[in-house]
Amino acid sequence: MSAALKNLDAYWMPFTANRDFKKKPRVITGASGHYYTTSNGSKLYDTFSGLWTSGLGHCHPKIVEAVQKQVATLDYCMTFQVTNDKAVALAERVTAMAPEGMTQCFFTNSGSESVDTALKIALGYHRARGEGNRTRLIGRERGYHGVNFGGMSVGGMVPNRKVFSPNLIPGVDHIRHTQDLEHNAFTRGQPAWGAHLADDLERLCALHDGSNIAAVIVEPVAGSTGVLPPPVGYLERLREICDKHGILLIFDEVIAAFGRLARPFGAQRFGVIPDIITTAKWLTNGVIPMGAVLVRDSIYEAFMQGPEHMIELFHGYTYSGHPVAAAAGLATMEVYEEEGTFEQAGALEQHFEDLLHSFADHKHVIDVRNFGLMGAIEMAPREGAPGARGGEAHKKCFWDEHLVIRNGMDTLQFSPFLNSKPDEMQESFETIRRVLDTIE
Ligand code: PXG
Ligand code: PLP
Repeated sequence: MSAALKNLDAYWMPFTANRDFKKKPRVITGASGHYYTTSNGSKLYDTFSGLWTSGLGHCHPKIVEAVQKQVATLDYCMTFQVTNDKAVALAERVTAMAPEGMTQCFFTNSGSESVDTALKIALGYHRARGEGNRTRLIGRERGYHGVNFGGMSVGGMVPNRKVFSPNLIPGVDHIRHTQDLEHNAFTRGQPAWGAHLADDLERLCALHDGSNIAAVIVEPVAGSTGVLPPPVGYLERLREICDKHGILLIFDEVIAAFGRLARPFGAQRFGVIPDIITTAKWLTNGVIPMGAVLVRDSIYEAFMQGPEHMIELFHGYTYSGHPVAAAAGLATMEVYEEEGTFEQAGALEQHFEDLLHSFADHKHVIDVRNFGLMGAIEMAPREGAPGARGGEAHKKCFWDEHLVIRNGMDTLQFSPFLNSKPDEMQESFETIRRVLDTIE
């Protein structure tokens, strides 16, 4: 290991067991295509496309070139009161791919910021229309909407909320999540059971009166919680209830957008169109942090009132529409189109599904779930040590098998490259099977 990597003491790692990690760090120093290089010089296959970020593979030459060129041309300029050409072009490009009527694009730097931005836009929209009483926000159990206060509050990941519970924003309720092993274990794609769970929203409308609810936010396919595809008819039902009560529907597509479901947006795959879509991650293929919030024109129009010299939305980040990030985003969109990436992704779905479901008979496995190129294998927790089995699988893959896999507790999650080679995908699952066979 190089001298610079000897001392990790100052580095507080995000979402990581720091003490355990620092005993034997797993450090990556390079990447190319579908492989990482570690500080020991090993080459590892990446089964997670970064962290749901890098669907085109790492260091794509077109994106690298665009970033190099941009950073030497315009490194930064403010986007409050002036802007840059790349942000303008990316807003146009992304809205052109979006569902009809979603004509507005607001830039952020991450998924968490996209979510908090979307919630603020929803609240501001109702107020601008004279319905300032609509303040209540509805999330879903097991939802992940990032780690900022808004997203954490509408989110439903218990460990992420626990310590901050008294400080979560007020006026938030949650509908139930859709996983039920008794009814939908080992489903391929969308479960047939569970559309009725959307009626939880109708109950909340009855309880609070729908006229007090501003917005509902869900991931069309829940990702972080271990991939929960929506039951057949579920998203349609949510849309119906929102329409009935004048509630905005927000799809958090930080994971579901840009080809993961073989379409530019998950909304298009399901044929259910929300009012606001949040994105990040794949927007720049993970190369530079960036997020975007896509908004229906009618929402934007509602803000466009009052004196023309006045700011309509008091919100924005120093790096909203950063030119280097936007250049990376533009190059990413160009590659998606030139290489037919979303079609490639669609063509891989069946192979991926078959590989995942071949684990159904494994002694540790209690569920397998998939939709698009999102997949999960859930293992039973080891008696008295939840998370240990998943953690061991991850480490064994990394150290002994030259494979990076992602585990959330005992659930292994998969986010293969949109342009994966079928035989490499197969090999990676054969390796994982060998690893699961050897762990207790
Ligand atoms: N919304 C959704 C739906 C996400 O998946 C965020 C918001 C927050 O984005 P940022 O860029 O602020 O992290 C996410 C992030 C996992 C995993 O293992 C998933 C995410 C982050 C970290 C791990 O599934 N998603
Ligand atoms: N904190 C301070 C003191 C600031 O001046 C700013 C931005 O100017 C922020 C936080 C917010 O930073 P950002 O715009 O990068 O989110």
